[in-house]
Amino acid sequence: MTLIDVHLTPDYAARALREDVRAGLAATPKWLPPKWFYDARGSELFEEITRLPEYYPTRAEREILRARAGEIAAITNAHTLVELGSGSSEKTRLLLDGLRAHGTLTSFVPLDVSESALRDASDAINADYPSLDVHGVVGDFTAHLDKLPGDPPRVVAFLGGTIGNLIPAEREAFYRSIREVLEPGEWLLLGTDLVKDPATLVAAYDDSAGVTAEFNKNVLRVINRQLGADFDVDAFEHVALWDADNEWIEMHLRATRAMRVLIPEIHLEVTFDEGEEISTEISAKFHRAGVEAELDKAGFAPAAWWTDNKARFALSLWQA
Ligand code: AVJ
Repeated sequence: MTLIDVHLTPDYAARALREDVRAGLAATPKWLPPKWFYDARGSELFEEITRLPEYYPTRAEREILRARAGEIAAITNAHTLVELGSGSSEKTRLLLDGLRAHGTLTSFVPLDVSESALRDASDAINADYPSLDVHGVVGDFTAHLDKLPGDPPRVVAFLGGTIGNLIPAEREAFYRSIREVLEPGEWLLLGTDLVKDPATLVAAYDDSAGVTAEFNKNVLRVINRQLGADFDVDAFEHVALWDADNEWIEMHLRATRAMRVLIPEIHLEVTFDEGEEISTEISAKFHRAGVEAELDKAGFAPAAWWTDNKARFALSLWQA
């Protein structure tokens, strides 16, 4: 059975985009939040990124899930799997298979801001797991964690290393809000990319085929289409750098010439100097001790820490 709860008004995304673009492009330095990469084309480009030789996180996390899904089931006895952000369905299935084989799983609760993506994902899972209750929630995981359905104990999975897109203060608030919606004894399953040599990290965000560059520039295409802007997308170049102090990758878009951009839908005119950059994403990388300190502060107890065989990526399990 499939059911979808909608906690977002139809114009939520449109309003949020306007607000973000106005705030970010009127600021100095300019910034745009990474969530606007993911229209249909951006989501396809991200899928392509996950198959690039340089982009190891997806393969590393999949390796861990394949090896550990059974242990996750045995430790948690989960009745419900909640997945924040529609992950690649392949990784979800590894988890569902492990939990189902253990025999406790009754429902799957995917949460995503995109209602269409959520319906597609829910229908696909429902077709292959007919005995599972699929209860989708349309919502923003930074704002709508309040009413997560599902029979306890629940495992909330936040995979892919997407936690790295949040700055430390946002991470703290996010972990606390998850801790608050869980009952004591319930679980958080977290995917975190790990600090490693900068060359490997930068290559993962600046691939030789240029797919990440296209993904980065896609945010300008989204703004052109949604807000009627006239960004000359080809006049921007992709920049990926390692910030060693903050231990995060930063993606920027750099204007290759001075220009003026009109964004009619929000009555905004933005000027760029030659070489001026828009910050579009941070992707923080972690050490075990840092993750443990942040989760401890939010009120979680450590239950397991697993890495892939090259220790590039970690999957960790926490109990509320
Ligand atoms: C989907 C947020 C985990 O930060 O690695 C991939 C997005 N950005 N290449 C990441 C991304 C550039 C990705 N996350």
